[in-house]
Amino acid sequence: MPRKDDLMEAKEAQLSEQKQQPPFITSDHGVCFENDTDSLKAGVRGPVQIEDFHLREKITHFDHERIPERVVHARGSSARGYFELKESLSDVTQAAFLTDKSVRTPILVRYSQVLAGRNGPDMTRDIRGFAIRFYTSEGNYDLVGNNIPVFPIQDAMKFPDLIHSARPEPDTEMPSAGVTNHDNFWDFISLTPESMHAVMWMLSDRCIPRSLRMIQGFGVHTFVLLNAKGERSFVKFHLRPSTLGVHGICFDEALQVNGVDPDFHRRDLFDAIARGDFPEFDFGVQVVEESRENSFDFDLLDATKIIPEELVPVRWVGKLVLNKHVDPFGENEQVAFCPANLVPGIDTSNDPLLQGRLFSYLDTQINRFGTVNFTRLPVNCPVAPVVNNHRDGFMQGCIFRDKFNYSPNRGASIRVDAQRGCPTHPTPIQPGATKIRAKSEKFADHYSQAMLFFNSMTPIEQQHIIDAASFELGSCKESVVHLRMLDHFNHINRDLAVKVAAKLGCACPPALLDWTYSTQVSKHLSMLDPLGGTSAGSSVETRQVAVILADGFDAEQFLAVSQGLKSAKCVAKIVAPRKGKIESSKKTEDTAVEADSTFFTTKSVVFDGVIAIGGAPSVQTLAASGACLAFINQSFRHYKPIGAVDDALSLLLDVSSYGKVQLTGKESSSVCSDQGVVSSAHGASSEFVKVFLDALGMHRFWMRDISRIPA
Ligand code: HDD
Repeated sequence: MPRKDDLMEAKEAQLSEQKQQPPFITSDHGVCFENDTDSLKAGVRGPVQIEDFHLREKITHFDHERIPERVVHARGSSARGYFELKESLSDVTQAAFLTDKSVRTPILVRYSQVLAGRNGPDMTRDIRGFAIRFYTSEGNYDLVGNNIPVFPIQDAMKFPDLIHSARPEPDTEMPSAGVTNHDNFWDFISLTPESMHAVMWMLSDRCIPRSLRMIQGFGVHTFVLLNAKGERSFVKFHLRPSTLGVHGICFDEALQVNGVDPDFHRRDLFDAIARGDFPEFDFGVQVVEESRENSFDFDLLDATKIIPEELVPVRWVGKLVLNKHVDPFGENEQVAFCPANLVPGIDTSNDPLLQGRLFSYLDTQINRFGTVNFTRLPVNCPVAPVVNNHRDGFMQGCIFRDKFNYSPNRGASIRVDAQRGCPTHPTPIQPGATKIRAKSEKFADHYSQAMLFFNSMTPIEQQHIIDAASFELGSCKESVVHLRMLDHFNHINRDLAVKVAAKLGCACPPALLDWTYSTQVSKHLSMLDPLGGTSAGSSVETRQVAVILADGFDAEQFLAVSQGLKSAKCVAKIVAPRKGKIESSKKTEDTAVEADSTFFTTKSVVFDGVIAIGGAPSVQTLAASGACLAFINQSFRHYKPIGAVDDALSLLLDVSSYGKVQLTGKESSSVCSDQGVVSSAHGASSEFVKVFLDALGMHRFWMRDISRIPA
């Protein structure tokens, strides 16, 4: 019987071998050096000697430090952890890690953006990659998914075109920041109607996520499951944050985050793990029995379609926990995912997009690593033993002392194990099928699920899609691109087309008289729907709150606020006009606090909410600081919860007058909460903290009128 942590320990052992042994610097051949600062010269002012092999080795190694970055998904952040199965899937698969509840499977998750370069900014409007490697007892299983459940194309044949169109335009190499608001991308999209469903998702706030800890994950394709009896079913894989909900931010904020903290997502993931706030995701499957394969309006092999959860509910069967940092190069950069890394019990379907991927990933890894032996790197090494006759090649890490590198042979041949090998299902080939470059008829419906998605959004989410489309197309210069996209929007929703056309200053195509708009909705697609939206009821844990104050702040209020935030497991950061110790009104050493950042070094965009602490001298300083007022006004413009206590209410003048927010009166003893602005004229009572935390749990107050707020 395997122990729960056998695989975890095996993986840990593989990775820990790489640790540096302090304290002496040596050459790559283990020779110690007496000096690592000065090159070897002929006299102190003389020329450097070519014999200085330490210098040459050091510089040569540095010159070769880079490997080609991934052709897509170059920018990524990873974490390690484990997968735990809560409900066995033995009815549908024989995969050990999906049937044996007693085992913890080590995992590595790499989040990524499709388009940004390796050192690009985190906060572009883009699909996020969500790739998981499971180091199972039966070999590596890679689930290389995204944070949206559909892809913009149906056949791998179009992948290079899709990516070329999205990349910087080839004649100018602009825009180069991994963004899609340019003519070439929308030109290609407008000529590719199959992309319309994915486009709706890409224009939604899901593609400007608040945190990598707050996204969903999808395997996208339909895969095949095989159980021990050899029975086949179809499956789509799902992930969702266990407690934190799925959240996006507002677009104006996303633009600014890139300047203030280009590592916003990477830092958030790193810091959460460092604090012990380990990201957790539920793992689920939508299983379709073989007999239902052709029972849907769409084709299961079409990666531009979801299986609505109303038709096939998700079985939530396991949990992913991310509890370890990775080595940014050794693991994040060198992990080489491949959708063909499958284990017995999970197989591919005939999805033509997936079939192309099965070729592409191995090919790209050979290009990145320059050798087939990348599989020997610790991050790529399975915990299951590797035994085969693959030999030699660049950077072969193994020493083989055996006589035979072929089988069968005259000695003890290595053999196949029919019982434990990956079974192939004897799926009949379509009767009468001929070789053909075409798709099944159902692939031709490009609008039904785009409508389903748009219809399922709340009015705010629909408005955000309209705004995003207006921004993206508004940056395009070619009117033909506008017109083609408006025509597609017109087939999805009339209001969408009319409103985007108005923002673009174009004539909207005429209403379609012989076109049927679907009225279908799914309650599993919205983030904001209070009943069932993916952000509903999420926890405030790990949310970042800026507590703003200056010298002379009220120590009791600060204590109450910081304790309240701490007990809700929020992260409070002190933002003040300067760094260093900030004195409270009591002027005692134990009530002084250390500022985490200043209005100069940070901006409100990296926080989830803000609380202004009272205390006359402090508020006077803050009120005279334009940067502080801008901080508060920007929080309001970005729909975030704001709290203010006693005389700090005076910092909310713009918010109350231009934003028409009601604040508590001096005479009122109760806490006032209006549009997410929480005010108290009687100190930071427990009621104040509670109401603020409730507001924080709402994430954003999208109903605000921000049009007149100066910031
Ligand atoms: Fe891909 C990387 C996700 C279609 C070719 N892809 C890559 C990564 C993710 C995805 C998350 C980053 C892996 C990592 O972190 O290292 N890709 C997808 C999804 C797709 C998809 C969800 C459709 C459902 N991809 C797709 C197609 C092709 C590729 C159709 C080519 C035919 N993808 C690649 C690649 C990459 C890659 C060029 C670049 C780096 C790498 O593989 O390792 O091979």
